[in-house]
Amino acid sequence: AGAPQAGPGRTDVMANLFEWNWDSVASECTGTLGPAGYAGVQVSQPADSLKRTKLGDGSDTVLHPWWEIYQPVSYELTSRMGTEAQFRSMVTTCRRAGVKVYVDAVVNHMTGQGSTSYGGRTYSHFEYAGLYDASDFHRKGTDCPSSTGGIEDFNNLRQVRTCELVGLADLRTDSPKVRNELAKYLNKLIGYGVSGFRVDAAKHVGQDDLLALQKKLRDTVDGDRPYVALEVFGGGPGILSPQAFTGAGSAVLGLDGDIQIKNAFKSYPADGTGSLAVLKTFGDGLTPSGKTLSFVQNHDTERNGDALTYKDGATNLLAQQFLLAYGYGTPQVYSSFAWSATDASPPSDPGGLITDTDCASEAWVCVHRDKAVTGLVGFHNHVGRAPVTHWWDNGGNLIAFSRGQAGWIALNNDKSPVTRTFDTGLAAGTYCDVTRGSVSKGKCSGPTVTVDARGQVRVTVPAKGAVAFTRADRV
Ligand code: LAG
Ligand code: CA
Repeated sequence: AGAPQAGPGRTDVMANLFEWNWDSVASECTGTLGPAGYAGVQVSQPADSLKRTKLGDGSDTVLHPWWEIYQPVSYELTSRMGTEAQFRSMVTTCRRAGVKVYVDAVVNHMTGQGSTSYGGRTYSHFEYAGLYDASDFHRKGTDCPSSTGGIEDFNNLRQVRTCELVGLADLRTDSPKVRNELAKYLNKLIGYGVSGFRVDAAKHVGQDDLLALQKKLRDTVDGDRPYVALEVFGGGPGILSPQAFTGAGSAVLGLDGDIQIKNAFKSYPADGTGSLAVLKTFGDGLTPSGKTLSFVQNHDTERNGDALTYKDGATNLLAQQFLLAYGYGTPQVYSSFAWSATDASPPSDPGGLITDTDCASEAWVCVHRDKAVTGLVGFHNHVGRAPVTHWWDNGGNLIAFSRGQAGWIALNNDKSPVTRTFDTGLAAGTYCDVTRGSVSKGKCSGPTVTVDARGQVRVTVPAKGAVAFTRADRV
């Protein structure tokens, strides 16, 4: 399915280090992502963007909100995350660590406000010197049929494709000129070693323009076609639905899936009957597994109420473990900065440049580093495509399953631990529980569990926790 793969012992797990600066991504690739078995990292929109100089109305209190980067002003790579040299060096470092780099690409629009950028450019609406002028944008009346020039009806095909998304200047992606500029930009990134893209606002570009653009892309430095994951929010009818975009890229984002994960993990009525049991057929009714970049949350859905967030603590970690263990989609682990206001800036200097990530500080939440998560990255890589078997649930918040004979997991979303005997389908032996320990030189650094000759294991599954092991974790 074109899912990312890199390095020995890795399959397809991606980390999404949203708004980490390039130097911090590079050291994370070497220090954590590579050693933990992550195959890829998604990094933030790298093109030069809006840098605001003053606050707007009274409710506007953050000068450099995280969303400045979604307002590109050129395809030069000087940004809040660093310089072009730092970007290139990050890609090289990550690739050396066995981690492929995927870039968030904004191709639907240019900035909708401001006149100055992080790269020191000045511009005005519809005029981006040396790149685009007014003739390169869809216009109200001639192209866009809405009275304001903005998308007012997200179910209206012409509005969705040719009107402005939240006031952002809408590129004429149906024109040869715009397609060539976009391809030049993306091919530059591929030339630097980038392996693929998360395409922002893909619904607003449309299938035909997306396919035409991808035809112009070169192969990656590994000789593969770039992996292209399309951002298409659910809810749109017919050709505006995520299902209708599965043929227009390598994959679509699992935006309906993260809603379902939240619903399952948050189903917690006072009578205690809340229910992970519904996840037995997770993926049914969603886009096909091989065509989906799946996740528990991303930068939009952690803010808009659709998804679990880091604020859900142990419940969030448990959901990450489920996604990695179950095997729906190409799984991605989101890791970013802490926030209280939805517009908050990432930790930055006074000029808006994002400062180095410090996972020990409360300003960042390094979900991808948690032992509960890295243990399951190894689990995911080991079990590969083995089918889900030995499913068991109590009709409520305790579930267990194996992945063929390669691995077994139990997950408990209740507030008290549960002890019982499970069928695992694995060979008799003593195994290291990878949610709390790892095997080194034949010894487990955490608790072990014992599978008997009948393949049964008696374990205590912690409150809001899991027990997991693979064939490779025998001690
Ligand atoms: C996306 N996917 O389709 C991104 O995932 C999402 O985070 C982006 O919105 C959006 N599309 C455009 O790339 C974010 C914020 C918006 C913000 C926008 C542009 O969620 O709130 O809009 O980025 O920076 C902001 C203001 C708007 C204003 C607009 C244009 O919030 O009020 O109209 O800028 O000036
Ligand atoms: Ca558009």
